[in-house]
Amino acid sequence: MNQIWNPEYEAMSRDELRELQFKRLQMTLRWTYDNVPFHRDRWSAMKLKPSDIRSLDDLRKLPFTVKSDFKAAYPYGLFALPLEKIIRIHSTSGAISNPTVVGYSRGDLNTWSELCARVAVAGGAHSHDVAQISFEYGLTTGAFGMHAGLERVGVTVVPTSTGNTQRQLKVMRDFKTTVLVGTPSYVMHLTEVAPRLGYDLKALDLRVALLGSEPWTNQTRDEIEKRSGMSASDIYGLSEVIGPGVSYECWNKDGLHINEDHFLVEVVDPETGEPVPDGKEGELVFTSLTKEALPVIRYRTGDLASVSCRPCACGRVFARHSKVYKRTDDMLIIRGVNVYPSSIEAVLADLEGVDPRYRIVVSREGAMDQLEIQIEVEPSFMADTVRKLQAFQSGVEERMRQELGIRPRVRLVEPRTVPVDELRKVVDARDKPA
Ligand code: DLL
Repeated sequence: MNQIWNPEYEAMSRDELRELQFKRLQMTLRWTYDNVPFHRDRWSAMKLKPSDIRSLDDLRKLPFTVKSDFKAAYPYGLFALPLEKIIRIHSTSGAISNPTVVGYSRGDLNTWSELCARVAVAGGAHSHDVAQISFEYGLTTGAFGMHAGLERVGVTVVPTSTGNTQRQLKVMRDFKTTVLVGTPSYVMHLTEVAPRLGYDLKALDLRVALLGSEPWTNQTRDEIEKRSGMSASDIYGLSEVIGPGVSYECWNKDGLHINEDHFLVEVVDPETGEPVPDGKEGELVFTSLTKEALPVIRYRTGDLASVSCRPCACGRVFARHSKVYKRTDDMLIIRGVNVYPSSIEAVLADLEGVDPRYRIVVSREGAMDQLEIQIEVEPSFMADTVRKLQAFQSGVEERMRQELGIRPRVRLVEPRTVPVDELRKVVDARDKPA
């Protein structure tokens, strides 16, 4: 069923959209100037006031916001509302370093569920569906965002959360799941193990997969669709901007429509910060147009993609960005979890008696990404009892889990095992999209 959740906005004319964007931008800039000293101080230092932004293009006069601004403002420094008006907090992982913390007012949660409803319907979900959400229900945004959006559509939501593949499959069969929501790597993994566990996915009721939170290729999509009979769509977003609900594929699966009535997109050269020509790849930069608790102004995502306003056969006017495969920084995404090599370094630096000679090896086993940290230790250390070594290894793994949000494998290796040019570096052995 090819439907549009909110045609009044998703299919409005581009002229009307431009007008709405500018009106909302002016409101957002005034709101931010009045309520977030961080932005007000920076704009004032440049002798700029919201009234100096007289067109959408003028936005370029304002400075970018970057991830480290969130870290420096930890936890609530970028909020435009007092805590009593904030009714939800989400956060990235981080136990030693400061995570990125985001907050939502009641109005923001309403907006968020509206945007995720658009995502769900564009992917093919409707009110008769049963949706199984295998994103983690925790501090991160994926599960709660899609949960609210699907409920708004009237879908029956089954919050299975992550892991426990055997139970996921049982629920899928017995509860008659028709929509599966999760990371592409986990869903790919499910398609691989299902036959071994006695399940034929094609014989179940599955119809639609809404997948995101990490890069994935069209090849993976084809494979998932072939093995499960589902139609799989890409969903994109990031916590700072709102979570899932920033952009989404329609049934054409030819780029992700950006919810432009709520987010203004720019594509800039990552080196110079200058806009790139239309249709050329650059870094996606978003400005929120309706957020109350945490307005973001020219937020540099670190994600590389191109944007096009070419009309889409689905009838939506929103511009589309290409699938996101690459980033401007060294952030790794392992099974949907964002991992910075600097966080791994911070955990190791915190450990007594460990010479931080290590390398980070990322590989793919079956459909699942594996993160291994190989740490060089002295031979005297290796001479310890197996039990002691194992206790040390699992201690480090646990510290890593607390910091990173996923548990890597820690392997202790002899001195000079790690090639000098790979010391403290990431060796990423995963396939790259062509
Ligand atoms: O991953 C929000 C989300 C949840 C989106 C569920 C979609 C589905 P963060 O944890 O803040 O938020 O991570 C955001 O993940 O900047 C991208 O680098 C990457 N990312 C998210 N979705 C996609 C996607 C959520 N569909 C970071 N394709 C972003 C490629 C993605 N990368």
